[in-house]
Amino acid sequence: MKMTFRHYGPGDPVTLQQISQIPTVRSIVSAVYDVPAGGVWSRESIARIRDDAAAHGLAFEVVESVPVPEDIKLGNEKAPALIDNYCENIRRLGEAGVKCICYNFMPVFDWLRSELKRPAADGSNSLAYDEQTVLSMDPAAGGLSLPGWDESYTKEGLRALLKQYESVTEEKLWRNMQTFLEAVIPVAHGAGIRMAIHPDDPPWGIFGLPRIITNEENLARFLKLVDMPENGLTFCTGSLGADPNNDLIRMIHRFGDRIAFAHVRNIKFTGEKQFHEVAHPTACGSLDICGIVRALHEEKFDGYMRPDHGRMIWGEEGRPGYGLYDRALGAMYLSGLWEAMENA
Ligand code: DNO
Repeated sequence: MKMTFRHYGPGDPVTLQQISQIPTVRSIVSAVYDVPAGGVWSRESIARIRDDAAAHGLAFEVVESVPVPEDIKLGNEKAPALIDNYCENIRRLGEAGVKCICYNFMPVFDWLRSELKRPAADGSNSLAYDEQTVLSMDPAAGGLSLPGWDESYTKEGLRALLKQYESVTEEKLWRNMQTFLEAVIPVAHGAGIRMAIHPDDPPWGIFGLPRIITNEENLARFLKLVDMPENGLTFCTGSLGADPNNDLIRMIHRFGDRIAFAHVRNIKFTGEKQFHEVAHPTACGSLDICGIVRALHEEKFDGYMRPDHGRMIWGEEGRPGYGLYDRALGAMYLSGLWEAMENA
């Protein structure tokens, strides 16, 4: 297991120096942030991330994300050229020493939350999800401000995009996924990179848009589309775990050798399709984090792991879910569990 930590580049209030001070973290997880989805990343930009990390004693082995443009998910006439660009990014990242690329295939919206700062009794705050609140928002009417949200959409642009998805059923999305994987996975194989799809968060369809990376059956189907080790998973416990029907430990044992990247975090359910994010330890939430780490250890997981969203604690202000302190505590907790298991 290789412990990593996400960094959002030069604009991130969390610095590389701070990350380098967290024990056990050996690589950052980052991306080129100034090229729109679909573009090719310059070799210079990629090398800059690697060199800045190296100057702090950190590797740059994981990218999150190379975003998949909507035209690829829609499978329209622009898709083939964009898939070529995607492959070029994989080759360039491989040349720069990257070993794992996290991406998702969620139409339009990335991860969704209804609240960015739900206060807790101890004075901390965290992200929360309440399906009723989310469904009461009209994305096409504007005013939606969500953590994974691409702020560059105009109201008209978004409306037009949602319209294009009206004809995209789940089966069509599966077909477009297959076309993408058949092109990309052999390139990843040649580049020494494992592709790691991120599950949909939350793992069910929303606003009438299809979502397919959601549960055990669909993950099994996904892995068979191109049955190669480079076609791997990001096992995100908070995303998959938001559906209590997902048996995370069983899934780890079933898909063990295909898990390239683990995002480990805890959530607490407060009702149906209602939860908020909590500190990483098992006792703080509804997921058995210790059991999850044990299952990964039993599977001899040798991929990358990162603490996932943290709460805002100790007065920290910053990017929702991605402050320094609580994620650093998470890294320590996860590394501690791992060390104990290694030495048991
Ligand atoms: C949220 C993240 C996601 C993830 C993308 C991967 O915190 O886990 O935004 O990076 O879905 O493409």
